[in-house]
Amino acid sequence: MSLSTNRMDKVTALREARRNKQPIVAFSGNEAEFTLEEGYAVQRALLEMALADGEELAGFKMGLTSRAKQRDVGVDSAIHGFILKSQEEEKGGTVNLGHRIHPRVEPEVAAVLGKPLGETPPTLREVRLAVSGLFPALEILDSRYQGFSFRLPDVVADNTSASGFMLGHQDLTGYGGELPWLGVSMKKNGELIDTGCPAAVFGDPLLSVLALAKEFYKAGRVLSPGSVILTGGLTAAMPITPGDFVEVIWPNESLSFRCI
Ligand code: OOG
Ligand code: MG
Repeated sequence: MSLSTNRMDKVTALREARRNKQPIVAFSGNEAEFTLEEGYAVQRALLEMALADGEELAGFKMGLTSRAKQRDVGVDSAIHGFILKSQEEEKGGTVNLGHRIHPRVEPEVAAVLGKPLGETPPTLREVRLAVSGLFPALEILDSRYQGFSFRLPDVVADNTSASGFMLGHQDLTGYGGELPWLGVSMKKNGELIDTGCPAAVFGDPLLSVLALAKEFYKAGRVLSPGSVILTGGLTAAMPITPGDFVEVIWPNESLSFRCI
C-alpha cells in the first residue's frame, strides 16, 4: 500500500469514527513505523477536508503543555492541532454531547492574536506584542480512539482530540506578571474536581504561544491575526456526561455550561 493510500485510510477512519461515534484502535499499535511526521500529515489532510466541507478555521491549539496533562494521557511532549469556528460553544449555555464519544473538559488560557506570528524567527518579545488578549477558556476533548488510549503520532493524527472550546470575555492581560499565578477551579455538579493555575503551562501560557509560533516558522507557516490559540490544559481533563453542570471559575469570570 502506498504511503498516501495509507494516509487517506487513516483520515477516513478518523472521520468515520467521529461521524459514527465508534472509537477505533490507535494506529500505532499495529503499525510500529507510524511516525510523528506522518501523524501531522494525517492532521493536515483532516483540516483540508474540513475546509472543503465548508468549515472555517478559528485558530490553533497546543496540547500536553502541562505535567498534569502529560500524566493524564501518558504522553510526554507538546503537540499542536487546529480548532474550527463550528466547535465554539457559548458560555452559560448548553453543550450537546450527542455527537461525542467520551467527552472531557479542561480549563485553559486562550490567546488572541492582533498581529501575525511566524514570518520571522519568533521571540517572546514578539509574542507579547502580537497577543492582543488572553482569555479564560475551556476545551472539550473527545478522542476518536478507544479508551482515550494512544501514542504521540496517533493523537496528533486525531487533531489532538479537539472537539470544542469556549472563551470568556474578560481579558487577563491586565494581570501582567501575576497571570501565571491566578487560581482556577473546575467543578462538576457543584463538586470541586480540580484546581490549577496558568503556570502549569510551561510556567507561562505565552511560552506555549511561542512554542507554536516556532513550529509554524519552521514549517514555513504563519499564525494570522484574529487566530485563537488554546495554550493547553491546566489540569487533567474531566469526563462529562449529559445532565452534568460544569463550572470553570477564574478570579474575574466563570465559564459554565449544562451538558445535554
Ligand atoms: C490530548 C490533547 C491535549 C491539552 O490541552 O493538553 C490537550 C488529550 O488529552 O487527549 O488538548
Ligand atoms: Mg487542551
